Parts: sequence; structure tokens; C-alpha cells
Amino acid sequence: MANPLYDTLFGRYAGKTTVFLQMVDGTTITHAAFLETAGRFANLLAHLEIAPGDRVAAQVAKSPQALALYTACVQAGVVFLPLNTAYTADEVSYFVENSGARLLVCDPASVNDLQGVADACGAGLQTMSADGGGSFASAAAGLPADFATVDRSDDDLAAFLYTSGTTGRSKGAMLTQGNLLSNSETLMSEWQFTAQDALLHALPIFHTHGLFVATNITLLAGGRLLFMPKFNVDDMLSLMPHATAMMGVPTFYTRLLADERFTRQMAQHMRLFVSGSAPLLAETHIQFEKRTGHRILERYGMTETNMNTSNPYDGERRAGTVGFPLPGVEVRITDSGTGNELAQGEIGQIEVRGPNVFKGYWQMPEKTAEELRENGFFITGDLGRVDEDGYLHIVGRNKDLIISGGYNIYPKEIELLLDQEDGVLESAVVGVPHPDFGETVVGILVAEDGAELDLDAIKDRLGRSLARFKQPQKLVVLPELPRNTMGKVQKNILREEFKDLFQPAA
Ligand code: MCA
Ligand code: AMP
Repeated sequence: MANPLYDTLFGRYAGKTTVFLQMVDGTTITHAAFLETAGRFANLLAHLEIAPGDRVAAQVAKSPQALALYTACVQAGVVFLPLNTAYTADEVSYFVENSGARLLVCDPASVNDLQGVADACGAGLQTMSADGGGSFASAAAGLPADFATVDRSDDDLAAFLYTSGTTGRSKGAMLTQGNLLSNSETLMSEWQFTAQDALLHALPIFHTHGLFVATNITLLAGGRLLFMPKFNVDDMLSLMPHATAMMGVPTFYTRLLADERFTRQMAQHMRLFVSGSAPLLAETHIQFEKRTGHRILERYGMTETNMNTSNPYDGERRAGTVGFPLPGVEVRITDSGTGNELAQGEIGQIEVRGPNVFKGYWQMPEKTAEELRENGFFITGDLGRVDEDGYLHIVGRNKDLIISGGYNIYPKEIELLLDQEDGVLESAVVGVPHPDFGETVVGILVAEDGAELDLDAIKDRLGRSLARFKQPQKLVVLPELPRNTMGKVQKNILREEFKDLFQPAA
């Protein structure tokens, strides 16, 4: 027996003094040192009686130790559940309870808020600070670095990533070792990663893009990560001369382009820029090529499926498209009413099938059945068409979703909270164009007869329940919501009405 994910990504580097992580200040961590930390963490998980298959939730700042916690979970056969650091205690509480996590690791500053959450769910609580310190690392410090890797198979779970739903309830997407490994192997080869690569890593490590795509591919190839605690243009520019590749959401690219220090010279010895998680404007693609001479490689993925399609490494990278299905991944376009496959060129819902597709939503068989067909095709909720040359174009969404700076926001979750406010008759939440984040959130409220709404007080209360990035940047009161003859709120009309709210004046 073996542990395919651990053995392939991590185990083979035991004792190797090659550099794995290079920090902003130039300090480095070797593969061997990183694995020793992870081994101590795995021993601590065992000591805390976290068994294979148990879930460990982590809401911690990005650090080498946070990455080692993920590695320790893989080595110990434990399911890793990373959480956005912006989530409030209310939000974290749902994830811990729903997943049945046995342990929650959080920032020391959150203990007051989260101790009760952990207690209520019967989970243990440990801390990890932004510098990697805290109770977890202290308790692990005296433990051995050697850990007997727990046997797992491709079909065993490696991670849960929560993704919100159109009903407002987040669903735990169950990702197997095989899902993660097969996708990393495919992408490493498609994007030609080697041990010579140094990847600019500014993405958070609580989502697929930063944790699995960026980290796993680099590990597999034996390259190094230029590891930034978070995105900022100054650090990107200071590290870029040491890098060969970068992965980012479109906001990274627009922010770089907005800075005059980002020049062709700066990007000279980079070989690859990858964008995903949200639509990259064709305009950004064009401006980027003009400035740097590089064509951004855009690809398309989801939490439930990892990466599905990619523009070619060699060959034309076509702006406004997400390229071709990855090897081993099938993409089909179907009619959302009948589910029948449509003719080439027609617009319909995008479905995908392959070893990358998740196992289902944790303890939600009905939700799983709604989106994952018995024949293995996953209904993505995105709308698209395949052009005459085989490139996939994403033309819209069949799901009510806003993507802001690469973070997904489900309007229903916000509408449910707004509707509970005193004096609010009903609400609608829409995404409108935003120059920095691509889209941002606007909340539209209708007051009950005679009620005066205090929008500042409503905003304050939302702030207690919702992560900052989900909070409406603007609340607007309308006499009524536009509806079609079936009584359904016409969000397209609202999006049109408010589309210029955040656009710079012409
Ligand atoms: C921060 N803020 C945001 C966002 N991020 N508001 C809306 N949308 C956001 N994405 C808020 C902050 O709380 C702050 O609020 C204000 O905006 C300004 O903060 P700022 O410092 O400018 O923002 P930042 O910290 O620089 O963050 C922007 C960011 C970050 C770098 C674009 O959001 C980011 O790293 N995004 C990447 C997300 C990602 O990895 N997505 C991949 C998901 P205030 O000032 O009012 O307090 S995986 C996925 O989608 C699939 C699988 C795929 O295909 O990859
Ligand atoms: P998530 O649930 O965070 O994994 O987000 C997945 C969603 O992000 C997809 O269903 C798409 O709507 C969107 N997405 C990811 N990559 C792209 C892309 N390159 N272009 C447009 N949308 C994208």
C-alpha cells in the first residue's frame, strides 16, 4: 500500500536539500526542512487522536507552516479543510459543524470568537499565527520528524473545499487524492513545469487555485515557490526577476498593468503567466501583450473539478476563451432543459467529466445528484460554446454567482440576511462591473409600507455575519423589484440599471 498524493508530491523529497520555498526577504526553506515540519505536525495530529478520514479545519494566515499543515494532513490521511481568513465566526461555525471537523486551527487573535464554535461542535482548538507560531507548532516542536505515512488510495478523500450554493447553504466538495494528483500531473505536463521553475505565489492557500494548482504543480515538478503572504504589487515586482512563472486571478494582472514599474524588462525572463478563477477581459490580455510581449495563458476550473480546460502552451492563446479540454477531461455543451448535447457552436451549459471531477458534496446526496450525473458528467452551471477551432468560450452563468477579485459570492446568502432585517420587504443582490475586482456586490432593498430603512445600521449588522468581500459595496432602496410574468425577479434589469455605479467617469 502507499499514499499516492503524499508519495508523489512530498515523500520523494525526503532528505533533499533543494529549495522549496523562497520568502520575500530572501530566506529559503528546503524540501527536507519543510517535510520535517510536516512530519512533526502529522505526529501531533496522531497524538491528538485525529484519525485517517477525520476532518481538520484551518483558518490561518498563509505561511510555510500553514502549507505544512496541509502536507501533514495528506501524510496522516486526514481530510484538510482550508477556510478563507476573511470568514466571520458565524461562517466558520457552519463549516466546522457541517464537516464534523475534529480539530479547528485558527489565528490566536480569533480564539475568543472561535473557542465557543469549537466547543459547540466538539472539535479541538489549536492556534497558528501568521509567523507560523502558536499552540500547534509549539506542541509539535518536541515530536519526531519521522512519521509513518498512512496508506491511502486514489479514491480516498484528501480535502473538503466549501463552495456556496444557489440556496445559500455552502456545500463541502469532497476531493480525492486521485482528483488532485491527476490534475497536477496533467497541468505540469501541459504547462511544461520543471525543476528549473520558480513560481510567483501570491494567491491565498485556502482555495483550489493557490493550494492545488500553484502548489501541487510546483511540488510535482521539483521547482520552488516564491512565497508571498498575500498579493501586493511591490513584492511581486521585487520577486519577479527571480521567477519564471506566475499564476493569478485577473485582478493581479490589472493591478500590475496599472503600475508603470511593470515593464517588458521586468517580465523578460518569465516563461509563463497563467490567469483563471474569473473572466480575464480580452482588453487586459491585449494590454498585457503590448506591455510585456507575453500572452497570458487563460484556463478554466472549479472547486468541484480542479482545472478543466486550458489555452495551449504552444499554439495560439486566444483572448476571451479558456482553450481546449485538458487531456483526459471531456467537455460537452448541453441544453439546460433537456440535458441533450447541443451541436458544435451552440450555446448551452458546460458539463465536464474526467478524473478531476470530485466525489460529491459531503452529506448532501440530493445536491450531488442535481449536479453530478450518473454518467459522471458534472453540470458546471457555466454557459458556453465551442468555436470552430475547438476553443471553449464561457459566455455567462446559469447560476446566480458573483465573482469578485476571484472570490465567489452567492447572492442568495446575502439576500437571506437582508430579508431578515426589520422593515425590509424583499431584496435582490447583483454583481456589477468593478475596475479592480471585475465584479462587485450591490444590494437592492424594498422597504415594507411606511418603513424607513437605516442603511448604515443594516451594513453594520451584515458585517457581523458576512466576510468583508461578500458585503455589498452599495445598498440601494427601490420601490419594487422588476419581475417577469412568472413573478421571477429580473436581475438582468437590475444589473443593467446599476452597471455604471463603480465605473470611472468617462
Ligand atoms: C479583498 N477585498 C475584497 C476582495 N479582496 N473585496 C471584494 N472582493 C475581493 N476579492 C476587500 C478587503 O476586505 C478590503 O476591504 C478591500 O477589499 C481592499 O482590500 P485590498 O487590500 O485592496 O485587497 P487585497 O487584500 O489586495 O485583496 C485583493 C486580492 C484578493 C489580492 C485580489 O482578493 C485575492 O488574493 N484574490 C484571489 C482569490 C483567489 O485565489 N481565488 C481563487 C479561487 P476594506 O478596505 O473595506 O476593509 S479558486 C477558483 O476560483 C477556481 C477553482 C479557479 O478556477 O481557480
Ligand atoms: P469556484 O467555485 O471558486 O471554484 O469558481 C468556479 C467558477 O469560476 C466557475 O464555475 C466559473 O464561473 C469561474 N471561472 C473560473 N475560471 C474562469 C475563467 N477563466 N473565465 C471565466 N470564469 C471562470
